[in-house]
Amino acid sequence: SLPLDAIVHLSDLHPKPEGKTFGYGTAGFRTTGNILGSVLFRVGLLASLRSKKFDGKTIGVMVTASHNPEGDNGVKLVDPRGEMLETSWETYATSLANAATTSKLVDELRHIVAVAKIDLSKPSRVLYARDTRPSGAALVQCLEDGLRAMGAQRRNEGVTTTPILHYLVRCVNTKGTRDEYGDDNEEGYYDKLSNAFKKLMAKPPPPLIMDCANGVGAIAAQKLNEHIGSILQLKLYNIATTTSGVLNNGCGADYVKTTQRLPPSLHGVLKPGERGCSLDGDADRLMYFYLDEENNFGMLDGDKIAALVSSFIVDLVKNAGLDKQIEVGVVQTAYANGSSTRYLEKRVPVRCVPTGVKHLHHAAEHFSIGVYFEANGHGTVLFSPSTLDLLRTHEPSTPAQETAIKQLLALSELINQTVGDALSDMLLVEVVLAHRAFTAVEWDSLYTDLPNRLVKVVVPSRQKFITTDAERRLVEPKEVQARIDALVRKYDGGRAFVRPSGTEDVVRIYAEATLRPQVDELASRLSGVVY
Ligand code: NG1
Ligand code: ZN
Repeated sequence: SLPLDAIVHLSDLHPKPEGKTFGYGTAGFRTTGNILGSVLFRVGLLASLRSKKFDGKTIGVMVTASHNPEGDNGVKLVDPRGEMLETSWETYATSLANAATTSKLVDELRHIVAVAKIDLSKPSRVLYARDTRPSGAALVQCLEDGLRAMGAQRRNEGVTTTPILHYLVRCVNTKGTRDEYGDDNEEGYYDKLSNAFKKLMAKPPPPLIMDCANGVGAIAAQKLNEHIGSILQLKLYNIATTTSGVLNNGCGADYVKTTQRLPPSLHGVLKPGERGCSLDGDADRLMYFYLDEENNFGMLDGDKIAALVSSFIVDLVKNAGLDKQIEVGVVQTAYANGSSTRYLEKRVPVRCVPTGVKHLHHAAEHFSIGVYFEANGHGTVLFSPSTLDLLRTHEPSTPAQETAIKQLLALSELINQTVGDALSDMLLVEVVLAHRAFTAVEWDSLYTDLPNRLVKVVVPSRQKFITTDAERRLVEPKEVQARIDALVRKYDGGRAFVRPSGTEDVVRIYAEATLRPQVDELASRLSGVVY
């Protein structure tokens, strides 16, 4: 049965703030850091139950608010294979977080145990970490109280990146099996990435300027640098992880994507002809950029990464003589630039899914090699188990085929198979640029982005906006979709959609058209329509 004495005693130390409603959204719980104590405590309870459900397999908990402002924080659960929490449990998370009192919380726990058929006699193991946010340490203590209440075995990984936490969970749960993923410590992560990178790189490229968003990525990138420095030298900027107020502020992947500008801190640092990149606050998003010889800024987002990487993998599969057996596909969301979709559709099957990493991840699993990237720079490449088997056992008929197979296998080691990972993706981009002998300008010229605009509008009730067709159309309010259609028709190359955000209390409008001034006009007219 449930250890009620411990739960009641500890729950009373973490009362739910009155009048607040929490929701487990596409990125877990996310809000102002200082009101999350009760949520963390309850996530501790839930993670323990989830582990029991899997007969004591390790569940991950990451405390982060990613690219959000420094004052925000959040928490998400990671399933045994290092993937996002299964959707059906998101509902349990939300109902636990919103139980108004300790006694209602106990009722919810009993309900979950019954509905999810949890055997409470099973052990539970939870591995957790946080990013560098100032509210993180106290929130981890609340989480630990939840784990303690349930008698879970705890493993604290301290301050680390989101993708490393996912990596560790997968390693712990596959240890000693034929799917063993790597050593279950940070050193194992850096070794795995750097060994694969060394196999794939022939000669050192010029140093890479990296904006670490003043977040945990700065710590991880420093360690990575020690492993790969002989081949690729990372020049790290925005590494002030203990200075108050600077996290994601005027820097980082989200800044670059939303402003389409170079972070001011890199002015004069990035020289004409050089490439650089930005991580976000928990190092799971990556944006590249460059200055051309005329000092013009160019941005290389998740769509450009998907184009670069998928065409490279398609060529390797051909060179391996395996294009009949291995289907490479790409998964995007509606935010992918229309030019990228057109470019990709000529080369590979492309699927569009709703926003949220889990949707992309699951769709990518349907391909032999599934490439998925959100335009904002979150993404990875998944190799299916049967594809890995094929690559390991296939007898190549030529030395060229043998090389291509070795390179594909090395890529499967280099690329984080659990979740988008800025550091792993950065190494991947560097490998492809080196093999193609591409400069950033050449990479950027694969296709030309259509001018686009993303705006957010605060509306009285975003719940009224209901979408269909991978969020590209509104079912409700009906008249709004009719007016969007009428407006979009007036613009050459026009495309637009409206959807409620899953992480903020706003409605997002995305618009695209052939000409920049027209996009701005279209976007501002659409803002009038949704309100
Ligand atoms: P919402 O707030 O639902 O648009 C945002 C990003 C997503 C994803 C999630 C999770 C955009 C337009 N939306 O979702 O792509 O990254 O946050 O962090 O970038
Ligand atoms: Zn992130």
